[in-house]
Amino acid sequence: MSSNKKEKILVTSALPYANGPIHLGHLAGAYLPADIFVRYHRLKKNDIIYICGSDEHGVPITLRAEQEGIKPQEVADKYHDMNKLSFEKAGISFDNFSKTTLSIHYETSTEFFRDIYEKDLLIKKGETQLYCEKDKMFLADRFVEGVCPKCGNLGARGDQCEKCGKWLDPTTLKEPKCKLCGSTPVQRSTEHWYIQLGRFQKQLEEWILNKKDWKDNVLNFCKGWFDQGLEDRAVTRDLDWGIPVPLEEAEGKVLYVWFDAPIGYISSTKEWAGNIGEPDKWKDYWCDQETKLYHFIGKDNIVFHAIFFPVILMAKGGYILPDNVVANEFLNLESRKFSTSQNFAVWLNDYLSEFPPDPLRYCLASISPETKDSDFSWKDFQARNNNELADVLGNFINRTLVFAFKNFDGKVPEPERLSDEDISILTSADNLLDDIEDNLVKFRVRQGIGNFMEIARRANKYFNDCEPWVTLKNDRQKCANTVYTSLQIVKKLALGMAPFMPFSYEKLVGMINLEDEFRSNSWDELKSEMIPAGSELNKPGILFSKIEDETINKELEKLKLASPVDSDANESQDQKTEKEKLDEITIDDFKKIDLRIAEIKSASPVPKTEKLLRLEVDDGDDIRFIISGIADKYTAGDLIGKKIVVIANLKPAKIRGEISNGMLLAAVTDEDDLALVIADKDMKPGTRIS
Ligand code: B3M
Ligand code: ZN
Repeated sequence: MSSNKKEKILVTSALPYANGPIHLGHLAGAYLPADIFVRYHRLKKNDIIYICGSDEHGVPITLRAEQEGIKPQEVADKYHDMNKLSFEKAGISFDNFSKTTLSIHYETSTEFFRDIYEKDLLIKKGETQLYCEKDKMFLADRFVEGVCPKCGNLGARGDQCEKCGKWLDPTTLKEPKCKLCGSTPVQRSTEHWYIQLGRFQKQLEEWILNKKDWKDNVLNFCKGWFDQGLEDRAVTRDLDWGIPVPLEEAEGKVLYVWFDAPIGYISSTKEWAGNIGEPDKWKDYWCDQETKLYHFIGKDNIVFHAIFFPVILMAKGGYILPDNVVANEFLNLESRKFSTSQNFAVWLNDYLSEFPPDPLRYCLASISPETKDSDFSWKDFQARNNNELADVLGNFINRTLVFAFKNFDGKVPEPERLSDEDISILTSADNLLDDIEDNLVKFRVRQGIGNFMEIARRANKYFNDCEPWVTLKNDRQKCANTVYTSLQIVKKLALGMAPFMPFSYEKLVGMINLEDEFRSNSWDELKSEMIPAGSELNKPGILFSKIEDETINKELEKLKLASPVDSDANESQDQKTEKEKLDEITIDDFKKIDLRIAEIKSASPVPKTEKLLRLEVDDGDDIRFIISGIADKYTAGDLIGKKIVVIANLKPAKIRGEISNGMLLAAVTDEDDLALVIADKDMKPGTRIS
């Protein structure tokens, strides 16, 4: 696996919007895989820098400012600081974490716009845009929501449909509504500058078609866009938060956030170069064809990194294009989508206040959503921590070190004529280290971490099979050989652990007293050099502690998922026909119930049940799943698109193993006839019933 040529690599992770904390879904998609990749290349002694920063412009920031009643810059500062700290604590080892409100970024973005404008690659067009007469503003991007013209998704935002991924122009939305006041906007004319993506389509296609190693998800997305033909895209907006368009006639307009944000990768690199006292060094990366540029992103950002930003770079000229756009799929949480508005998320800063970072890194790497969406669950996290990190990896390391301390004075024993078993376990560890390399360079973190744990599994078995506690008494040299071999494996485990679990790696390297060696030597050297006999070890400590059920239950409680009532016994618990007189309630009692309109987006039968359907409904804020016993009355075809009434704040319940998050209202007769409650006029999902 060793090649001597040092590679020059520039890695970026999507600049997170500074409009809220990072959650585990973000971490698993764009940051952790990149960090693992970068840490591996650092050990290979390649020339690599890892660049990121906060995206502080765009409607997400203004909307949050509106909600919190503070200025956009205050929002940006607050979440920038918060996220920067969380990343640090999680071991995400950026070489620079910048922000897009710095002057260096304003200058860089402005220069890009001017140059491209001067090359006549931007055209001015007068067009109508959506305008809210109540709020007296143009409704750019996420200021407007409506029905996606492509897939019919109801909550599509003005810039992009989250469901089908279509990159939208707000004017193409059906039934648009102002995000601030809910009113229907009018069309009003304005002028904007457009980049003619179509002029670059051929060049893009030729470039992308050569990318044999790109993931299918990215290639397929791109092909889809090419088939449709690339259209002109506005790179300016009528907003008062953003980088002013550097043209006199564009007074009051700002750059489109997706124009300036990716340029943020460049300005962050410039900031890094300035910080290390070599202000021109950024060019060594961005302007040298030898550099390999990798963008790690979530799948919703593909078009911007594989098409829009490359076009900006091509238009500007003199810059490299990405070698790969590593787009990950989404992570779900307890089988549901992360939802910021419903606070259904595990926020990274909250996690880090309760648990150490490495078990999370281990778990997220093991379920990395590389080729399809995957699911984080607290129970799975606990199981991986307890059964794999503590019982396999931690156990092998601990028993080896403790044994060496007890029986060999805390020193590496002298080996003599290693047995076939000894040699074969060493070889197998080396082969697995090679597999880790092979997987990591191909961005397969999930397989890489599997290879790593396999080393520990085999090592544990080897230790058991050798029974050093027996040979200690009857064949001291054999015992010494086993301990010698096990200690070499511990070193190999430290090496394999380094990219994935940097904090435990540091501790472990301390225990085997190899800090200096690990600091200066490369992966290849560390892999092949044995710890010499006679080397002193340091006192072993515990690397991974078990996590109790109680702790996990607390986390589930936070998500309102703790011990949900399991209604296995009664399939139709949500349609009970209780006609006996109920106690009187006050209006305040009634107000506690969040009744609202929701639209059914899909319906599928719950396996092994007769009556249950799993309904996916849009409640105005988010998509939620409701399990309902109506399969004998309605088919999916009857239901999709229906606007029903749901109780949105009902404690989630478990029905036949499925979490039902809410309940729909229906009239049910004693004869088991059933009718769904619907409003007598078409109402927007999320409309409260009072
Ligand atoms: N801030 C979008 C996002 O967080 C955006 C990424 C910018 S990368 C240049 O989904
Ligand atoms: Zn409005």
